[in-house]
Amino acid sequence: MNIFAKSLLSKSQSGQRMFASVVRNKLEAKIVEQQKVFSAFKKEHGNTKIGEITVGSVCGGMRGMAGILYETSKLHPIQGINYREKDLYEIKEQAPRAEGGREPLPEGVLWLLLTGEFPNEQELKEFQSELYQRGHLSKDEERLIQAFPKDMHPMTQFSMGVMACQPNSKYAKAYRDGVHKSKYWETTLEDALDVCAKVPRIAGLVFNNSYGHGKPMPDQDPSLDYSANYARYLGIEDKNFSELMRLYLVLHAYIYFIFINFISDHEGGNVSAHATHLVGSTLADPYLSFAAGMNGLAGPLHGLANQECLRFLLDFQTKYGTKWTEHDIRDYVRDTLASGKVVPGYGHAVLRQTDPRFMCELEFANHYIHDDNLVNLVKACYRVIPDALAQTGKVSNPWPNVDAGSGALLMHYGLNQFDYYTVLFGVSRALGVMSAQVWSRALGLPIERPNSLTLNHLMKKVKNEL
Ligand code: HAX
Repeated sequence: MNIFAKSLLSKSQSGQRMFASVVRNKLEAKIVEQQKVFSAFKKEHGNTKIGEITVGSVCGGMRGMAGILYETSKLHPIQGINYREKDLYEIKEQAPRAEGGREPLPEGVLWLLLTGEFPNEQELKEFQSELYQRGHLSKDEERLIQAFPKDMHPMTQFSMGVMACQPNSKYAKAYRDGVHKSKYWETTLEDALDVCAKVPRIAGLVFNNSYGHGKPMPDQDPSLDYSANYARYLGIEDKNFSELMRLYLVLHAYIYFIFINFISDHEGGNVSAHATHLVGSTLADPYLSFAAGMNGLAGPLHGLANQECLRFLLDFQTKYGTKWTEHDIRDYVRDTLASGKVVPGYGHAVLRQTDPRFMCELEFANHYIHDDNLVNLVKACYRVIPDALAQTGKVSNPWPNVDAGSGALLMHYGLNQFDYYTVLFGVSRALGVMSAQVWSRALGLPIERPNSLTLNHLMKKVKNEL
């Protein structure tokens, strides 16, 4: 165990806080400042209109409706995902990396999501040790997860695994003990960091339970970073796979950091982020909220798109073999469209150009992967499919999204358990939604309670009869 882990542990043994979180002090001053800004803003602009709700918004799943204050993320139609006003290219360039590595460290990005800044070298080291300490599960928790039926869907196991750790919630205990509401954020931060630290282990146990064929689960290794430990739990020791995990966990956290931002779509509005936020608004603890988000992520219209994409590519290979041409791709896309299906991995509800997350994946593939037929197919699709989709005349964005490439990269390293892919997504998502929850508590956001209408009611409203 390294020196920082020891110092954190000794603090707990001497009866102080469980963990002397290094990020807490950074956050406190920012939170106090932001609470003032928020309070003044609400007072001044509480009645200012910022948009219109149409019948289409009400009937169409609230699309485009600004209705959530979500502190940590923003999706721009052109730039793509920004985390704390930094786009992905800036993040890739500025984020701390592992020694000898090229990809951003998720720990550094979690710090950025929480504080709006990257940690310095010392802060990062301490934060990594802190996460290592927080990442342990008790023997009972591990046994419970390993006792789940092996054929239970990995996402069900993952959500239940998070719930198995919920009795540790420091926020729930503080709430029961009557903590003042101005202090809710402190134990929410504790739980949020615990959840982020534990999810790779929970996800690793799920993987081991489902696909490990009785192999022992490796322990956490303090000499490895967050992603390399996770890669180890998945049984893939290739160092480049750890790099892929670093990139993957950063790309799917999905959060954009802009203070005081009214956002409606892919930031706080996507189902897993919104479900976490909604449940959290009841003052449910972060474990309960995060598990709710994961249940949403498990839905076919949300977290399963990358599997659909991979299936699309593999079905193509089944049909055309490995000696395909770009002409074959064109035919295959034409047949897909003619059969009334969408081309998975292409298009986006908000973005209007190639998803920068896809570009990061492509750049990873160009650097690390050579001569992989499936990866070459992803690249060829990028050359062919946008044109084919644009020719339909109706697709708003014919360019690839994040899901177009990720499955092929995972397959390259031997991670071919499709049902597990959403769990990887879930681990990454924890970084985004948990940091957002800290800010929601810090700003004292209220319980969410929109109005619902019956169709009859709505019909009367449009005729001004109500
Ligand atoms: N293939 C074929 N048709 C497509 C298409 C695609 N990839 N993308 C859009 N279209 C079609 C739509 O189905 C729609 O057709 P109809 O008018 O006949 O209904 C028309 O083009 C206009 O749709 P749009 O405005 O371009 O797109 P939407 O905002 O309605 O939908 C989707 C955005 C991402 C759902 C859509 O592009 C799609 O289905 N893509 C394929 C599935 C996919 O890759 N999903 C993962 C998205 C990444 C993500 O957000 N992950 O969380």
